[in-house]
Amino acid sequence: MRWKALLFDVDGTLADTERDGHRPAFNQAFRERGLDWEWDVELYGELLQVTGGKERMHFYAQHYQPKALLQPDFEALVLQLHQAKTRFYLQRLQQGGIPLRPGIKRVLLEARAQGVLLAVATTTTLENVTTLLEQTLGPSAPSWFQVMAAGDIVPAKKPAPDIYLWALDRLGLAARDCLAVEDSENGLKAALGAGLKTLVTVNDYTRTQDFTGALAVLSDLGEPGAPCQVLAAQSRSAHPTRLPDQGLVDLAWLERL
Ligand code: XBP
Ligand code: MG
Repeated sequence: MRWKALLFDVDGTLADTERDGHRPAFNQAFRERGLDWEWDVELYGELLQVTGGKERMHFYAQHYQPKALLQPDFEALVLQLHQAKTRFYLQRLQQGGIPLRPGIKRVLLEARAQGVLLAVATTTTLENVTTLLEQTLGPSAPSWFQVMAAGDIVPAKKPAPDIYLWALDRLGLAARDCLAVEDSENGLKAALGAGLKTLVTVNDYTRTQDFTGALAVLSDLGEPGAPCQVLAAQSRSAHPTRLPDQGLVDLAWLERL
């Protein structure tokens, strides 16, 4: 299958942003506001079942800070905390502390060279995406992507398919011609719900999740000297467990999926 476009999730897929990026930025925002809320690495793993930073804070308050919900201006508090969290997160990105995951740059460059369109479909705030791309790939990198589907442009976040449907509409392409790359069960559900074939690359927060329906589940896309591993592959695939040559995912391997 020759893909006309690759649609990338951001958090956990383009870069490992959650544990050492979004999580400490939330904690900085809580501290700045004088709240004694602290999201440690383990708790954050539980909170990640809810996508979207504002939605995640609502979920946390419901389960861990029920009194906070009673204050009349709770909605405004969440919005202010989210603005502060975004400011802290952008600072972290600008300090250059969050690299792209293995193989991402290589595959993006190859797709561009071959005329395969690129899109982003993410729950996170648009500015977080453009800053990550600028920091890791250079100032023109956001323009490599024909479509940037991000944040609140659709009201229903992943696992709802809406963000992928929005991106496909903007691309003007049918789902069958495109491949999604995701890292989480929520993201996979969103992509499958939009009718997209999906490749999953896992990280420490997602590797034990249920990836039923994915074309394949890989450790990452692989770099020279650091080959990727195939963790699972759909049995009806033509080459169900065949590793990419030298453990490097490239367009030719993606087309065989
Ligand atoms: C990403 C998210 C986001 C980020 C925070 O999910 O869930 O909420 O953690 O971003 P996915 P914001 O990778 O499935 O898109 O705080 O900007 O919402
Ligand atoms: Mg993700």
